[in-house]
Amino acid sequence: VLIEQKIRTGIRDGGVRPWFQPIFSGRTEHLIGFEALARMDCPGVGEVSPAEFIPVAEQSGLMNALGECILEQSIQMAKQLCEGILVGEAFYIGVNVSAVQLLNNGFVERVIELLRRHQLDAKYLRLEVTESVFVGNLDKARSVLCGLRKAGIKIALDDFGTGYSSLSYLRHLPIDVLKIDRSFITDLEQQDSKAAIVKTIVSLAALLELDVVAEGVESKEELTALNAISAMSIQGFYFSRALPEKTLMPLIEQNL
Ligand code: G
Ligand code: G
Ligand code: MN
Ligand code: NA
Repeated sequence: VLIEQKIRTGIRDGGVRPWFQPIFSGRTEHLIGFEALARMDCPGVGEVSPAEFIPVAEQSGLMNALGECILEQSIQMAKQLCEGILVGEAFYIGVNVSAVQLLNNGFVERVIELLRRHQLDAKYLRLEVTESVFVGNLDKARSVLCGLRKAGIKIALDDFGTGYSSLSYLRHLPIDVLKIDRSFITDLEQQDSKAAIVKTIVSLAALLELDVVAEGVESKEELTALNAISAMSIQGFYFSRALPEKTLMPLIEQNL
């Protein structure tokens, strides 16, 4: 109940906001985008982890409001970053969307309205969904994703490889990007089975013309092993954790 109250106030007064984790191109090490990750600052308690407050938001019916609050702030940030400086056509901000949010009536229209209100070109936005969205909701999920894609927004399948029937979803849904779950990345240079799985995902993505992001890259060795497999995008503590808004500009100026 305490956390629920904090979410409610945080959505109103700015206590809930996105931090941004940089994403780099693996071989050139250029900055190519960010993933927005929700953070909540609780006076007297400090930062509460989304692992703690997102489930509470889902259970208390606050997930739509929370998700929209993060989405709008991320769109505002993308607007500043993509227009303030010439970051290049391919630059993007990825935003997580939970199942409740995606399947809520009018979601596509609200995203389009936010883009319009902030005058952001849809190509700068990627929405990240997990397979859990599709379970039992395949038709609805498909029509929502098609609506987003039609508006020019790219869709990333998050935590890829951890679900039950990933492969059939790839055939039936408009997916643009696979984010390889970090369980396959950790120590892949020492574990042939992990490297084999990553290679397979990368070949599949190439055949289906999907982009690949490796998540949770924490070491130079992992990065080297991934670069040896293929050119792909890299996200993880090796390069950077999620960062607060005010630090992004200097980072961009250094890394383009
Ligand atoms: O940011 P980590 O650093 O701790 O995030 C923990 C979990 O919370 C991850 O699974 C992440 O996808 C999820 N998460 C973070 N921010 C958001 C958000 O804005 N919306 C949704 N739906 N999930 C988020
Ligand atoms: O579930 P999703 O992939 O959206 O969430 C990303 C989560 O992964 C966030 O909690 C983020 O803080 C975390 N993360 C990002 N990079 C790394 C990493 O290199 N190592 C670990 N352990 N977690 C990471
Ligand atoms: Mn994600
Ligand atoms: Na993930």
